[in-house]
Amino acid sequence: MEISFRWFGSKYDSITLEYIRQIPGINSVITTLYGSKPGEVWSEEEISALKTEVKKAGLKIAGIESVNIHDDIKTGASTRNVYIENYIKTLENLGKSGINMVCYNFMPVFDWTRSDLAKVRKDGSTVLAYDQSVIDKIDPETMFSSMDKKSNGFVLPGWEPERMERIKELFEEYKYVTKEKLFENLIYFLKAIMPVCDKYDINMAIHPDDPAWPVFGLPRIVTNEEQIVKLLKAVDNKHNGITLCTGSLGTNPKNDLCKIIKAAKGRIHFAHVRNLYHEAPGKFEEAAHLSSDGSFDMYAIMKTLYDTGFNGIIRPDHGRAIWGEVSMPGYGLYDRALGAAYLSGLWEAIEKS
Ligand SMILES: [Mn+2]
Repeated sequence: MEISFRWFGSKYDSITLEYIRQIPGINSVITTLYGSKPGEVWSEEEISALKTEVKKAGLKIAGIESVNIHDDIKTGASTRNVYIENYIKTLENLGKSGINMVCYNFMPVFDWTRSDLAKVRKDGSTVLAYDQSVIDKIDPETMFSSMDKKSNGFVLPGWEPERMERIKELFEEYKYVTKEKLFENLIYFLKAIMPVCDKYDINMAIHPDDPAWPVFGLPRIVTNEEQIVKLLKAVDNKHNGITLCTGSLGTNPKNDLCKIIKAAKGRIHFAHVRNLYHEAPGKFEEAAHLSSDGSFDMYAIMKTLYDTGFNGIIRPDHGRAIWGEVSMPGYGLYDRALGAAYLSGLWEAIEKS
């Protein structure tokens, strides 16, 4: 098991590699070519420059989050094979550079969705929050501007402006994509990329949908244990795995996180371990990582990962904005560093007991 830390790259992140290196227990980052567009090939030169930059700071790249999937692959458009070929080329270039964990998601139009990016908590910190009754009143086209206004000037992952300019078009493209069709398209994609994953031992780790239910009428196919097991069985190759994001799967209180960990045993390549506070059905806010601050038993989550032989990468996930820090919402240094230290502490205790 390795604890790592997400870093968006020097052009996009408010946090430097030098700061990340000072978090106890962190020797690597999870990063990406944040400026690249879905469907583009990542060249060997670009990957190698990123590797060199990270190495210079005394860190290494533990994996990529994310290599995004072009919408034509998700919708199953006639042009999808071109983008799948490009994806394979990117995986090949990553594999050649010794990078072998890739996180991705298969969510239509919107990646994660929140109704508030800076909800004030009792302690004065701010967090990302979700309230279905608020979302129900927002039309998807204005969703972007409401998110963008609260982003502190940062480009939010999955909410890139050039993508959101096409929002009407995107909804049109997904109009006839049912849940079944979306799943078929995912399987088609996975079957096509497995040979290159086998060749370079690349673990693909699909990120669950966030929140774990359909939003704006768009289908969702990675929201619970049943869907995850179905997906793992449909392409029964160890390189077809998941990112266990407790904060995403845990948006639905019916999801038993420890049971999901056991069901996906051996196929969890990456874990986002964070806490949420459930206020009411469909209404939650993010919390500090500590169990007592939210609704999850973080010890039980880490213990189950340990007991099932998890040996992938864990990173703290969204943090609260604290101590006056201004950053991309959810991605400040301070609270995520506290989260990393806490997760390392839990793991050490579990290992030694
Ligand atoms: Mn996550």
